[in-house]
Amino acid sequence: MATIISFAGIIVVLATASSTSGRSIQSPTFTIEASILGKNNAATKYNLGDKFFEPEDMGRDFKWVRSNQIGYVNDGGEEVCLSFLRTGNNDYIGVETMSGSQSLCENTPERWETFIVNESDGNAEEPVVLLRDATSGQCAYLATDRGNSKEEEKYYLGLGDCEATHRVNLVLALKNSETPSPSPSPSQSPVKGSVSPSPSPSPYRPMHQVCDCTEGVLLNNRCYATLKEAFDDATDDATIHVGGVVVKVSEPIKFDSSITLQGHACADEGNRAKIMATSSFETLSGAMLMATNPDEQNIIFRDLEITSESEGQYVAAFHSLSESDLEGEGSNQKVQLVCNNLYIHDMQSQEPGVGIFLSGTNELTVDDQCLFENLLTTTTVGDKWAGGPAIAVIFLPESGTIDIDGQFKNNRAFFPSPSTRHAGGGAIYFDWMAGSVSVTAQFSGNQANQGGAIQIQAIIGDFFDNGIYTNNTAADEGNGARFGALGCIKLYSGASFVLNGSYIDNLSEGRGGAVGTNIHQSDSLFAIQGTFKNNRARNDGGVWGRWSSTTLKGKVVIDINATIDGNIAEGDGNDSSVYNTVSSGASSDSISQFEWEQRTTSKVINP
Ligand SMILES: *[C@@H]1O[C@H](CO)[C@@H](O)[C@H](O)[C@H]1NC(C)=O
Ligand SMILES: *[C@@H]1O[C@H](CO)[C@@H](O)[C@H](O)[C@H]1NC(C)=O
Ligand SMILES: *[C@@H]1O[C@H](CO)[C@@H](O)[C@H](O)[C@H]1NC(C)=O
Ligand SMILES: *[C@@H]1O[C@H](CO)[C@@H](O)[C@H](O)[C@H]1NC(C)=O
Ligand SMILES: *[C@@H]1O[C@H](CO)[C@@H](O)[C@H](O)[C@H]1NC(C)=O
Ligand SMILES: CC(=O)N[C@H]1CO[C@H](CO)[C@@H](O)[C@@H]1O
Repeated sequence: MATIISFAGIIVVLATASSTSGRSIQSPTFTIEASILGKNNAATKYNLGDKFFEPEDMGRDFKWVRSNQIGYVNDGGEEVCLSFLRTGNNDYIGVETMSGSQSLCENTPERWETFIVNESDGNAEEPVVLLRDATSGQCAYLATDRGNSKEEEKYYLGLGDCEATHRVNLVLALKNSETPSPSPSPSQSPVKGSVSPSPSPSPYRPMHQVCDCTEGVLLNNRCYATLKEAFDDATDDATIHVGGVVVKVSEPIKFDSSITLQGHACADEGNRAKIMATSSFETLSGAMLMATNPDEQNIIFRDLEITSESEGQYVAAFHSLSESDLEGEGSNQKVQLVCNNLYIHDMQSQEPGVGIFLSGTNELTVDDQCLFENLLTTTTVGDKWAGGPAIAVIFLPESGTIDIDGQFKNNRAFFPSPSTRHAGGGAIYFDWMAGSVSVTAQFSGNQANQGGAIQIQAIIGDFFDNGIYTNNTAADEGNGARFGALGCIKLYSGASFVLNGSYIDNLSEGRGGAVGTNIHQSDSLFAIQGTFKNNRARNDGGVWGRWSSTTLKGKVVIDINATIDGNIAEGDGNDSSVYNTVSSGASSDSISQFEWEQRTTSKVINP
């Protein structure tokens, strides 16, 4: 037996899907095959059908059933499961006993789980997944019936130690989605009442195992009753799967592991799974998901929709620690967050970052499939300035990076009297940006008192803007307004703030129709080089409005190649329809659209 086994690998092949690029959704349907390498290194393929392997037998479709059993529906419409069987001297894993009966799923404990080891099978560069029996803790491996040396040897799946020589290579690829998987038998009584029959599969979308979980939550091949329990059990690098039903969250889920939260749309339309805060869940400062590791924590949110059940309820989606946590060390947290195809919408909070709040971040990536919509940060109480209902980041260290793509629509920050009336950042609020920030997202219909789309408190590193800003508003809430699309209060020495995007139809009910700044330190750069059209300031600075009690130091470039057209400064009869910069009590300087159109060279201040 031993010599044969050392050459053997059992490969569970989930037949390849038509598309396997990037983020894929795993299919629960697969065929199980064993490839045995002979002495000449030629592989013979066997199929794990029933009790033994029959060479060249075509693959049968298996799938995960009842959360962590492997089985299929037989010709009689019964669900049968892969189980550990015993006849005479032979122990084996199969679905058909020696006597020819099949082991129904009810008779089998919930037993199979997989775990991945980073060893390849020698041929493919695929990770190896061991199939482990939860009951015995042992792993499936290939055994042989060598009792009768005259007869041809037969192989079967046995149980043994979870060692590399016993490894079962489960290559988790996608099943061809064109082949409909067999529908589950309705006659089976559910085990432990924990799993519902799977919804009828879409012929075009491979389904994930989570689609069979009643509460739509799966971790390590186990269904969970709540998302919180799954997070409580998840260790570093775990992937929690959600999908099939709306996953409800009724209290904050605090977690300190590095986790991927992966959604699956199952039979529903769309390409995301939905997570919803129940209407009873209200928290003025907390969130549905809270990353609490004081040190590094890497998190991925993928293919998810997050919202709350009731209009007007106060709850946020994701928070890291806040600056005041850990006795003021909260900002030393190093959260790395990657958002792929994330849709957060229709939620409100008194705090910044109703969608995403990060105090300390090493990396934030928001991809082009993300959408943040109808998020609101509002309160009438306290000394509140930070808006950023979609995203708020307090601290980005020098080594950190932020990449924001996607769309931000109709978000708002609003702090009416007796609060400050100066909500900053209709969609995004950035505080201390020492690292590198790149924005390529689209912003429309966002509103705040300062920074209709984005408010930045301080740039210390590089901020490169390639965003598209339309119809954002800096609204006067009783005490002035500034920066229709975006603005920055302080450019530190060494800072670079480059506006290379499109800024169209934005409005400031005070100064800076599109953009604005206050303090520019020496050795900073501020550049206007994108497309600026039809922005309007009720006061001054149709495109750019600057006011400060300090002198303008640092370089400012209004690039001659910028498109600057149709901007309006109502407060001074269009004298500053391109820009106005005021150093209070000392000097002021402005350019109108008319003057700009006469120019043939860039306008450079402090060259
Ligand atoms: C498995 O992964 C660990 C951690 O990444 C690594 O240190 C180790 O060398 C890997 N082993 C193999 C055989 O690749
Ligand atoms: C502009 O944004 C406002 C919200 O601030 C919205 O009501 C309006 O429909 C938007 N207009 C266009 C043309 O997008
Ligand atoms: C600046 O914007 C232009 C026009 O959209 C684009 O072609 C160019 O690549 C941008 N520059 C950078 C460095 O992204
Ligand atoms: C403006 O564009 C022209 C042509 O593309 C280029 O030669 C020139 O260097 C650009 N000027 C500036 C200031 O970037
Ligand atoms: C400012 O410019 C706009 C757009 O060209 C024009 O409609 C408006 O009448 C101008 N206002 C003044 C006071 O000239
Ligand atoms: C929401 C809003 O008032 N948007 C305005 C932005 O500015 C353009 C140009 O002045 C207006 O047409 C929009 O109505």
